Amino acid sequence: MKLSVAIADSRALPSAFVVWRGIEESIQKAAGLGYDGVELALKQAEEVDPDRLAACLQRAGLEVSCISTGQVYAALGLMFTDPDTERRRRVCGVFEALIDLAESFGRIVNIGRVRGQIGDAPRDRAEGLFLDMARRLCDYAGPKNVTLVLEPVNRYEIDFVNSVAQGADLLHKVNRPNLKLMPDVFHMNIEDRTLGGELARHIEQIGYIHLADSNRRAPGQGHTDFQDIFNHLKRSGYDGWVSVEILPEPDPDRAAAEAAAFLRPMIDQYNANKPI
Ligand code: LER
Ligand code: MN
Repeated sequence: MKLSVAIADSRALPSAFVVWRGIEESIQKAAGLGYDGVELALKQAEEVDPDRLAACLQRAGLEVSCISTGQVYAALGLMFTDPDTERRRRVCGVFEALIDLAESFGRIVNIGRVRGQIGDAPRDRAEGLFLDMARRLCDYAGPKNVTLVLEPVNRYEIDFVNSVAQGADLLHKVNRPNLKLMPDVFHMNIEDRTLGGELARHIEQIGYIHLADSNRRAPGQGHTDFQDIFNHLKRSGYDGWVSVEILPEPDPDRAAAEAAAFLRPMIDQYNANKPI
């Protein structure tokens, strides 16, 4: 298991859901705190210079864990279920460029709120548009060895795919081997019956995990039982990334440090095959 932290470019919207902004400085800071990687929250591939990014990662000894796409929805207003053909073409183009970038950086691209809202549209129509876009992008990403990960998000942020079980059902409908789930334990705390139990139940479909405590602060600052989560993941054989996506409170440096101080020893034990 490897530990990552969510970061964005310094020009990202204030609402971008990351711990640090400024890609190169964030990579250095993450390395200093013992993270193994960074999750890049991008709205389009042009935000990064691949050569500079590769050099910076190499200096720091870090990897990109995933490219996340919340800003494609929040900043560009694009979504898979948009009834407008031209806007769907745009989101498809933005995603293809992010998949191209992920071929060299992380090989995982997330689908969060950009999957879209259902709103007042007939549910079948929205789901059909999602299935069409997801299959098209999976087929584009497959030959590049890139996996897409669908993130169930709580009902107060989106009205389509809230629980991990709903995500698992939709994955079956998409029916592509390179579409997996990205559970976020903050959203699961609102939507799912259990945390560890549901993760274990859907382990075959899980490709990536977001960690935050019950109050969306650093793990250890709320009442989520991370020991139980790690025990379930360990018994299920999970060996992928866990990424810290938390509120930058009380400030970004403290939040990232608190998360690393809490999680690093647990993950080291997890990887050493000792009981947690
Ligand atoms: C994105 O990973 C996420 O968890 C969303 O809640 C951001 O708004
Ligand atoms: Mn998340």
